[in-house]
Amino acid sequence: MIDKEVEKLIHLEALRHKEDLNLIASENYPSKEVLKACGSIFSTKYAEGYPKKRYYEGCEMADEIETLAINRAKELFNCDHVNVQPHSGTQANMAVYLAVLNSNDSVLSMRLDQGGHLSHGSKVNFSGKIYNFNFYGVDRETEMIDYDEVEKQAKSVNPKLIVCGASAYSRIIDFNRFSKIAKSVGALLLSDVAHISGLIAGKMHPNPTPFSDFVTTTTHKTLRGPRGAIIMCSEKFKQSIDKAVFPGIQGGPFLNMIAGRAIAFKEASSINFQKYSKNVVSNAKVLSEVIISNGFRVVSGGTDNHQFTIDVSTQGYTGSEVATTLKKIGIIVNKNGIPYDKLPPKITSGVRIGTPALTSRGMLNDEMQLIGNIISEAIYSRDDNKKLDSLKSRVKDITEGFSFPGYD
Ligand code: DSN
Repeated sequence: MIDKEVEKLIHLEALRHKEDLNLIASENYPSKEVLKACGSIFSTKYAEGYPKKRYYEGCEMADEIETLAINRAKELFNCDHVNVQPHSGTQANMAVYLAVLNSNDSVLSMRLDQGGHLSHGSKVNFSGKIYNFNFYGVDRETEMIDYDEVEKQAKSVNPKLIVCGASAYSRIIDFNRFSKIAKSVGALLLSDVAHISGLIAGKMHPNPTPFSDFVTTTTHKTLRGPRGAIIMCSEKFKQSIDKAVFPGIQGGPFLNMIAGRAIAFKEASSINFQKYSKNVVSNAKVLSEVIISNGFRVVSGGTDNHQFTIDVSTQGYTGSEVATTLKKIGIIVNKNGIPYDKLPPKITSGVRIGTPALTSRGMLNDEMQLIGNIISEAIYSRDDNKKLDSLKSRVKDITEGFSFPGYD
């Protein structure tokens, strides 16, 4: 590379990933093929519109690559129509809202501080400013979605749209029940499966498409593709969704990312990806069990998917302190609120842990056993620098044996 400054930063970022244990639940390592497509010549092309209906000339290959991505996604998730153009998960949700809501319409979604997402109606997000969001949460005791409560809320607020799906929820989501609740009040259902779409593709979580009017997902989390998102819907909403994405909220699609998405969809339909998804869930289970056996409380008592949240408040710590401590020894997590958290989002009582990235590096249950014990010991000895140094070298011993696709 001629630009040494950028080259150095790319190298250091790759090194950081190699030497750290990345347990951020929303991150992953796409394949080399996906990375190559994202940096390909398709990044130069303007192709506003949709295949065969473009506003630019020279879109023959663009049409083919977008059609390929659409068809692969349709097959993978078994749905009628897919829009593969959204630049992000928030934009995918924005397009759904634009397609079916008017400003001030009533929507019911999961509370952000109990596992929801900013774009599900947070007051600081466009969604909370434009639409009238009401919220459901989790049961205080079980810390799982209380579907009877959702139903009660739906009857009381009479929403035009119900949003299910979460950023920090470790249990199986019952899409069928959500669909019945939505139908009972005449609402549409949007399932935002950004976190779990890879597990759905890998057959480790039920598929929401038969039960939902709209399904949105980012493509870079458990699905292990490039950054960006897609929207799935039935034939009935095809036109309004496509119009909402372009020209509604976006201009030209990022065809390089769409090419990367096409590859990721093919990869995610393989038997190997099913094995990967199984390992992601099994790794999360083992990791949470080790941490629980070391005296910690995990929200809802465990996990059915790729992530879980440790409540560190029972030991008198905050999420922010623990995230900083773990960073010192090369374990990367994010502080995260727990349901009914008394602490603000910048401090929190929890840390969220996810296994998609480490599983992509090839780590299995044996590594999770080691990592669970290292995490626990680090939290207990957060003021003991000597101990933290020795834990850091144990982290290094683990990372040395495992690479990832973008590391050369
Ligand atoms: N902020 C992402 C996450 O970490 O879950 C979701 O957009």
